[in-house]
Amino acid sequence: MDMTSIKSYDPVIYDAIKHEEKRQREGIELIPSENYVSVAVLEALGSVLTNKYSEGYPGKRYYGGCENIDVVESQAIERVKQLFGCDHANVQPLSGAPANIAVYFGILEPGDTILGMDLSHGGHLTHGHPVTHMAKIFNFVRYHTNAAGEIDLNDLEAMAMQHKPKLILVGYSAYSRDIDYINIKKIADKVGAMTMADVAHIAGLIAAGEMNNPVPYFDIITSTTHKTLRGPRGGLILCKQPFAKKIDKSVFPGFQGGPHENNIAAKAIAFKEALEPAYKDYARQIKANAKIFEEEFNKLGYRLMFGGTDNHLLLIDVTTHGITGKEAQIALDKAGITCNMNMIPNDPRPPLDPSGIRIGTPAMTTRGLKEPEMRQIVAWMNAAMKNHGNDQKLAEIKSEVTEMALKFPVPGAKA
Ligand code: DSN
Repeated sequence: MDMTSIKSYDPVIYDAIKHEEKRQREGIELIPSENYVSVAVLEALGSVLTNKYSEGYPGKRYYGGCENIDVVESQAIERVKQLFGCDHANVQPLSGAPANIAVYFGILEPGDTILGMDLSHGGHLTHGHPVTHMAKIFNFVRYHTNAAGEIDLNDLEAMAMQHKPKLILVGYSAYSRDIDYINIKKIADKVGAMTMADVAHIAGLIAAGEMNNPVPYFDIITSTTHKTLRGPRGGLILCKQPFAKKIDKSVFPGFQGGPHENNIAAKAIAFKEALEPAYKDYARQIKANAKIFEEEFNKLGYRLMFGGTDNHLLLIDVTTHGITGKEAQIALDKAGITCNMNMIPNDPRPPLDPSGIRIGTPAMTTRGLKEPEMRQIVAWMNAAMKNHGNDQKLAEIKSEVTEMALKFPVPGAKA
């Protein structure tokens, strides 16, 4: 058996990878939580660091042979601290959900109240949705956006006064506006609550100075590393010094075992990339491209939730055009454009066939698309949604989509 390459050893997995490379190269990726990592990040992920156990933290491990691992993890920590200007960083969380769970257990007791945003208004499952295990352990109370699509701070304050949460939680997965950390911190102080921002979606925009940074105001920040931050799949926690010990103990040994050091090396590389001046241009272009989406969908009469976008994403009610979110997602898939169906605030439709779609620009901006291509994508999307039952028309759109997509390579995806 030749185990030196996937191709010779495991053709099933090899073919699946090749087909996925082709899908990525030929398609337009608009899922706002996805991105394309650099070849350097891919290289670190596929390195021998995956062989090593290193429970503990740099300089304090439970295993021998960790001298190289310590270099890797220390670099990741120092770089992410520099990127966000924070006191303390833990780069071991395996992803965003484990990072959030580690924070809840690190600073709260079972039964404590957490005030977080409702999923259908742009929040996240791990912010207390009833289907999650965490909702059985902590008492989540959920706030909503108002009719104008804003987080009403008077409403938030009234809820905080009524429920006296131990933790106020901000940071969203489908919300397209910036967050007023300063005034939310003031509300938290009035009721003696701690503050946590889950910036998974917008971490890259914050790092580049394109969105408000919660670090100076909030106690704890969590994030994934694979969205706008453009690193490997993974998570991180940043916090103020007084929380550092509790957070580290909660991640390990409280919740996780051995850290995935190949992944942490890839995070370190992504943080280095995000510290480069070119990354600031990238973040600016993400927002500029999203504004084109806003402009073009507005012209076409679609209903944009929250009134538009200040970040990388848009949540669009497509029922105005006689189509459901699920129908739109399927039609767009057939046209080579990937996005996800999504609930809109107060959605009368069910989660598996909601009223909206969620689209974003981080991935295609990485591939170098700018304003003219964004306008063209909206034209294709509109045509696909209008012709959602017409497979021949969708196939025609797909061939145009593929022709354009192939002009903008995916890092590391070979022909
Ligand atoms: N699943 C991610 C997203 O798509 O936003 C959030 O965890």
